[in-house]
Amino acid sequence: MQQREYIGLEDQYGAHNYKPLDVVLSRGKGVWVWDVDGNKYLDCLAAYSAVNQGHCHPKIMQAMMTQAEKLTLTSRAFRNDQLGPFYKELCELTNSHKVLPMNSGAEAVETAIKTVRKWGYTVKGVAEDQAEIIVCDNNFHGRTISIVSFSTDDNARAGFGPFTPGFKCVSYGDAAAFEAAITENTVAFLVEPIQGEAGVMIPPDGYLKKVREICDRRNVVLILDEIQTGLGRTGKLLTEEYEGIEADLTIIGKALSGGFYPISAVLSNTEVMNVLQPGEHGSTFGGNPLACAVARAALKVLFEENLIENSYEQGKYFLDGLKQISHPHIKEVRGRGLMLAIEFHPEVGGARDYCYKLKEQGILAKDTHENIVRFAPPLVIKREEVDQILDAVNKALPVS
Ligand code: IF1
Repeated sequence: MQQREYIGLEDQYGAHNYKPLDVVLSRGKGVWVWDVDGNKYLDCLAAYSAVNQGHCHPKIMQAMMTQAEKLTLTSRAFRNDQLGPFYKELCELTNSHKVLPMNSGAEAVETAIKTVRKWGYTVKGVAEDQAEIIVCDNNFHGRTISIVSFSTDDNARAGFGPFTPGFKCVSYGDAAAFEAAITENTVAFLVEPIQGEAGVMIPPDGYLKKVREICDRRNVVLILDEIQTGLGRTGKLLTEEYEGIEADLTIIGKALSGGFYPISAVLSNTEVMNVLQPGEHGSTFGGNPLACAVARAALKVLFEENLIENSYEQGKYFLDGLKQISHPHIKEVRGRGLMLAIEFHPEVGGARDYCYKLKEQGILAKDTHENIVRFAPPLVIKREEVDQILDAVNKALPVS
């Protein structure tokens, strides 16, 4: 079939809840993907940071195939031989005490919301049904009704009401605004260490440190959504490390499976997670042996292949390269590790057209909010491949 026939099938039979770039991919390996016509592209999205280990990593694939021949799903009505070792390895890597495994990132965010509300009522003493969670403007935490209830992006929430109450929004990066919003009913602060969908928005240095101190002083649970920023994306295992803090609850997903299988998790210190009693939360696939085997291999690859250090080093080089580009259309370049973005002046906009120009040069990247292009290649990227991206970025800019 031709690309246009694949596109036709998607348009005819699929819901139109996405407007993807018109490239039909059929194969991936490392940082590279190929379309059905055999054209090769350097993937600068990595499935929104779910493929940090590179496409079709052989060791993760092997772990998946070995486990798939043995046992894929038992439900949590019974135990299995992958869950306990997965818990232990993940807790040791992240200095956590407890793990609650789920499937999608949004499910893990919902799990964290339920947990901190329960903590508020049973530990902090908040009045029944009065729990409040503070979030930030321009947040992205998933697409469920409760999560879009606190979105400030009309695209994400318009037309989906009525909405879940109990959320308050403050400006991102402003610790004083966060503290001012705390009331006796506040149970938690849910925040991304770097806002991905908003366009790689990096808060001022010290923001998370101040937030940590405020949460300690005001007995508020700090929840860091590291679904996109975690697992090496920003040059550390968890982005919180840049500020030398530890969240009370940390949410991870995406690259936890290296792109092979949906698995997410809420990591917690003992006090908060222990409020959940048997039968109060769960999911059919949560913590299944196939997911755990894949996640164990995906985590191992991050460390065995020094992908976190590579993310730090290549990301630094990538950002320096972007900063050396001077062009009247570019408003700002931002990045930490291999989570970077170019923001064009709003009046020139055109981030999507720019992505098509990059595609013509064999680079796949994604626009967000009309005037921002994000770059988040797999963490296995080599120096010469970063150079290839920088070269394409320069060539795709309009002649000024
Ligand atoms: C889509 C965005 C990125 C996330 C953070 C939770 C979730 C996500 C920080 C939910 C998921 C994905 C969702 C996907 C596109 C992508 C995305 F553009 F939507 F916002 F990455 F920036 N927290 N982000 O980034 O995890 O339930 O998807 O597993 O919905 O189009 P999920």
